[in-house]
Amino acid sequence: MTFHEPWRLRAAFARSLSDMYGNEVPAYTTLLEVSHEVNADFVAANGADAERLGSIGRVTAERHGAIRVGTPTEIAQVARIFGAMGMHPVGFYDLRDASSSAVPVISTAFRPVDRAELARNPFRVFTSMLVTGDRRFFTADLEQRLERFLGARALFGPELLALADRAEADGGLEDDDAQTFLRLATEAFELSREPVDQAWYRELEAVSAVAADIGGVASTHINHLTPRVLDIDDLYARMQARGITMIDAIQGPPRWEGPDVLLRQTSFRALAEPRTFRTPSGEIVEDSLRVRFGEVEARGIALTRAGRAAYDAAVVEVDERAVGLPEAERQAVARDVWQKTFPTTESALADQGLGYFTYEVHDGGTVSREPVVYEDFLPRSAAGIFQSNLTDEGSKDASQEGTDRDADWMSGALGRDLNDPFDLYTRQVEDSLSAAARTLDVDPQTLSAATTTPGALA
Ligand code: OOG
Ligand code: NI
Repeated sequence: MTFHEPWRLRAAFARSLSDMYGNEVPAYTTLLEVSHEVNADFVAANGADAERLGSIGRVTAERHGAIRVGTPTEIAQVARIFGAMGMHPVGFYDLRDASSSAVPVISTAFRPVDRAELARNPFRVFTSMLVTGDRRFFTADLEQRLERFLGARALFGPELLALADRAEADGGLEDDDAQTFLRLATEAFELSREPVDQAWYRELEAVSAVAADIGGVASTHINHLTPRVLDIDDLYARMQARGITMIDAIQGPPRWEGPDVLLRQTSFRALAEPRTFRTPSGEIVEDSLRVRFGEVEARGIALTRAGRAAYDAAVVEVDERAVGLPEAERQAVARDVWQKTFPTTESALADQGLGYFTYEVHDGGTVSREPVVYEDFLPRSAAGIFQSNLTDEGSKDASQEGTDRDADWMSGALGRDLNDPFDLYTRQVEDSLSAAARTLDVDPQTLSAATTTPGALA
């Protein structure tokens, strides 16, 4: 009998979710096809350089998913299921303020945290939960009814949760249990065919389409799955050429001549999918909902706290200077701001302490610095992705106080430590430095001072 360690469960789950989503959302299959074409062409054109931020094997298999749940109880269960697959909560995102539309959620991402685990399979899931007590969105009366509805549903069955706990405790599952676990976990994220309570769904939708998607139905579903591409501008153009409507912009940094940092993302618009509804008089009617879409991303170099502060300031400056401009001109403004903010070479990014780089020893005792890939998300881009797929802005009463939520609160809800992304990247760099120093039998300090040529095998 094979024993399935967490990373095997994670890799198998990513595949099974992708197969399921491809069956349910055919446009996702098109997105995968086009992503493969873009990546193959990029590797053919750029050779070894194309794999600087990840082997083509990893990039081709790489996905992130997004799910949305309603309560602390539900997100704690999600944490157990992903914990079984070696995916741990990283980062806290508050999308309530990052968006002008009504997006009443806070989020974290479940992902592998160790370098070796990321290399085995980097699957990650952006997970959002409703803040039902936030008066900018929900009245006390609606909050109560929402809580009652959410409290009465069970997104994950006892067998799935028990297998998850066992996998986490034992460091994996035997073959039969692994297959059952994977089947139940995949089913939990399928779109339910149960009729939707029309009045309830529409009432929530008037407040927030996201709230309706989460709390208007008795189950959850995978909301999108995102492949990774090496050239997102090329992908965007090719999808449009195939007649697929894309959202207006690529979120995140602009295309420019310097190193890619953080994350660039775009998506095709949520498609109208047929759903059945139960009307207030009990009649079952056919209608449609636009809740699932397809997203794609290009990953760049992880930024240090200083680099991230520069990024955040650049985003604000672009916003201010590009008010009212069409997308092409906004891109030109963004490039201009980028040229002032970031150096055009990886070595300068490293020397100025803006990006994370590990220390790698090569044959002959030379050392190079290699970029660390950004493994996380961006609140502003996430809000942009949410927002461009909403059918309706919803309503937000800005005169009300928001409910305080932060990383500590999220950690408490999860019943687990919440990892800080900056700490994880810093640890990765420090580990590489001490390993390199050990190999060469030198002092880590001298090594970090002497190594100034990222990528170069000097
Ligand atoms: C999540 C949107 C955010 C990303 O990649 O930034 C996201 C959602 O739509 O539930 O997935
Ligand atoms: Ni996403």
